[in-house]
Order: sequence, then C-alpha cells, then structure tokens
Amino acid sequence: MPASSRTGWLDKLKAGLRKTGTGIQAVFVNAQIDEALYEELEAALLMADTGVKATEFLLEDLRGRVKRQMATDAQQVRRLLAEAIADLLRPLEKPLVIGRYTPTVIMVAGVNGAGKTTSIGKLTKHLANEGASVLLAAADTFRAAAREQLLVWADRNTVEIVSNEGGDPSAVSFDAVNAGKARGKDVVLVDTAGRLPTQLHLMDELKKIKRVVTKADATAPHEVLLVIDGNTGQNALAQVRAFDETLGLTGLIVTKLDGTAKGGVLCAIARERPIPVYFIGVGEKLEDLETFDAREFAQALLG
Ligand SMILES: Nc1nc2c(ncn2[C@@H]2O[C@H](COP(=O)(O)OP(=O)(O)OP(=O)(O)O)[C@@H](O)[C@H]2O)c(=O)[nH]1
Ligand SMILES: [Mg+2]
Repeated sequence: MPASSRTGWLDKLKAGLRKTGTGIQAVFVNAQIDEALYEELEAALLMADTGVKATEFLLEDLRGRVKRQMATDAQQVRRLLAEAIADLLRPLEKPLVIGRYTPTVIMVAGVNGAGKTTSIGKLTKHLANEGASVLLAAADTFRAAAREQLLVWADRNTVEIVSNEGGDPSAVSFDAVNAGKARGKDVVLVDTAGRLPTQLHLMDELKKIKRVVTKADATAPHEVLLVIDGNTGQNALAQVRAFDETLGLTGLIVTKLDGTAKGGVLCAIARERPIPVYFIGVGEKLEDLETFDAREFAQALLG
C-alpha cells in the first residue's frame, strides 16, 4: 500500500482514538512530574479500558523510563509513555501468512455484531488485491441475509461462496474446504454466526465446525480468528479468554476503532492474553482494514 494511503488511514485511527487520547494527553498539560501526575495517569489509563494489570505494569515501566532518561518535563513523560505502550503492544504485531498451505483455511468467530462479516468482506478485498483467490464459507446459516451480506461485501467477480441456508454450519464449512481444495483456492474464509461465550451449545457448535474442517483437511484450520468490537471495553478480554479456551485462537481482528472505542483494551490483551492482532478496523468501508502496528497505535493514542 502506498505511504499516502497509510497516512490517511492513520489519521482515521487517530480521529477514532482521539476521545481517549485527549483524556490521557490532558494529564500532561502544564503538569509537573510528581505523584499527582502518576495518579491522574492511572485514572486516565483505567478510563481508557487498559485494565488494572496493564495499567499497573505501564506505570511501573514508565517510572523506570522517567528515572533512566532523567526526564524533567511532562511532555517528555508523555513520549516515554507512548514508547512504553508501543513496547507492550509489539508482541501483538504479526502478519497473516498466506501461501504456506493451499488453501489457507481461516475460521472467523465472535460475539453478535462484532464485525465478523464486514471484516471478512474487507479481508477478501485485501487478499484479492494481493492476487489471492478466495472462497467464502457462509457458515452463518442462521440468518437468511448472511449470504447476501457476504456477497455485497465481497466482489462478485473475484470470489465464490459456498452456502446452505438453514443447513448445518459444519457441513457448509466441510463442503467449502473440499471445494477450496478442488478448485485450487488460495484462501477459504469461514464466516460463523455471532454467539456469546455463555451460550455453551453454540460454543460447542464452533468446536464442531473446527473438528469437521480438520476432517476435510488434516492441517486445517490454519488460522482461528476472533473478531472483537473495540467498544466492548474490558469485556473484550473476557471474550478473548473464552473463545481461546474453546477454539485455540491464532489471531484477533479488532473492529470499530473509529468510533467511541478507547483502545486501551489492547494493552490489557497484551498483558493478560497476548494473542496477535492481525488487523484493525477503522470504519465501514472496504479499505477500512489495516494491519496492526504497535508504534502507530501508541502514537494515535498519545499523539
Ligand atoms: N464504524 C465501524 N463499523 C463497523 C466496523 N466493522 C463493522 N462495523 C459495523 O458493525 C455492524 C455489524 O457488522 P457485521 O459485520 O454484520 O457483524 P457480525 O459480527 O458479522 O454480526 P453477526 O453475524 O450478526 O454476529 C455493521 O453495521 C457494520 O457496518 C468498523 O471497523 N467500524
Ligand atoms: Mg455476520
């Protein structure tokens, strides 16, 4: 992607996180480096969904940096905090690798309305732009409109869909992986219906989809992604834990960072359940999906 579009995209992320960012940045305005500063920072980080553990970790880390750098003004502390957040988030950076397996089978799960289908549409476009052929499995067989929604998102000319309305989601997934193999597709993306971790029968259904995919291709699924809505706050961490325990997640997509999302939850995830963030979503348009970059994210948060 050209540098200019990456910059435009970064502006979107900045605008999205501004509400939180200003909250954290405001702490540094006309501030002295004293205990009151750290206390206000603690409050601002907690308000930004950073969670108690990551907040404690960041403040401790920041104190060390301030000491070592012998920082004397608050703006310097702000930059050091941005560095601390970037370092904390860096282990979450990881590119999605396509091509090691043909097809690469990617299963996508998450709670209702998190942005799964939209993200799959964006991802399809992203992959198609890179020359990969994509087959979609509409394993969200609950909603009559799910297949149409996928079709709207995915370019009708570059993508094929396997669906079976009202059918069994694992059967659709099985057929799709077999079709992907037979047709030599590079990627099979499996869209599943939204569900809450507390709906145990639906969590079992996800396990079944995964098992059946493995029957169609012993090496699959190659990726199991959880889509989380960036607005869910600390509950996102609970979702990561629950879906990881059920499915064994390989990556995350964090959506809706263009809205009222506070962003700090990524720090909580990095500290408590570090699963790679492959992509972040900053809007409803096809191009509003980008790879996750820890430094950019920290800068968008802290300016
Ligand atoms: N602003 C914004 N809206 C988004 C983003 N991603 C998804 N949405 C919106 O969120 C809503 C739900 O998106 P879907 O993709 O249908 O969510 P889903 O997880 O597939 O939902 P279910 O299949 O019903 O569980 C839609 O209105 C999307 O346009 C994003 O990054 N930013
Ligand atoms: Mg959906």
